[in-house]
Amino acid sequence: MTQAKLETEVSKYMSYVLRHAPEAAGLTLDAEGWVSFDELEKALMSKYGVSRADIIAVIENNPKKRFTLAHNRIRANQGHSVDVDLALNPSEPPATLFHGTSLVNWQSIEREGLQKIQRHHVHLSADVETAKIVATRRKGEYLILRVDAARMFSEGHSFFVSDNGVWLAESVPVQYLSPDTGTP
Ligand code: HQG
Repeated sequence: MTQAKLETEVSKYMSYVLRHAPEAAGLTLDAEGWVSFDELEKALMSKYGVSRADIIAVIENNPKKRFTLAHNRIRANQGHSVDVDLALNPSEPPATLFHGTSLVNWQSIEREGLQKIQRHHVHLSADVETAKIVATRRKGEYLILRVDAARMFSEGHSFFVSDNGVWLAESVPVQYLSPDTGTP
């Protein structure tokens, strides 16, 4: 396996473990999602034979900066389904945010707004390109939604931003959504 392929595989497994299934690697997350880096290293070493330096390369080369390593602890920056509280501070969002999804979801989104489904928050991007990347990873035709974050915020909804720049909200009621037509 090439080094790049190995890095991707390790990164995917780290996302799985740190967001959804720490017990799969014999780990326990603390209340804010952190785990000892030494323990994660042990688990990755036995599964993939990777060294500490390899794991640090995975973290540093991750295109979306999905992990934070600090004080010998590591956590995923967003995307959890397990019960953690990332203790993010509410922030004022940019005027417009974007969400990429499958076109087939639109009927249901139009009825009930964007819901967090199995994650802790709805994930939104500050730029349309990122939303497009999320959308095109899904099957079939995609849809980019524009979120009127300025109005949503002024009407009392909270926003949070993860350490890697993903905007998060509890939900997005449909009155703040419109399909993105490419024109501002
Ligand atoms: C959809 C990746 C029907 C929603 C990305 C999405 C992201 C509805 C799916 C991160 C709905 C949930 C998260 C409704 C929402 N009816 N469908 N009412 N409300 N949906 O994976 O945002 O690579 O939980 O549109 O970059 O796609 O993992 O969320 O299609 O930041 O770091 O239900 O995953 O990041 O899917 O992706 P997900 P997402 P990572």
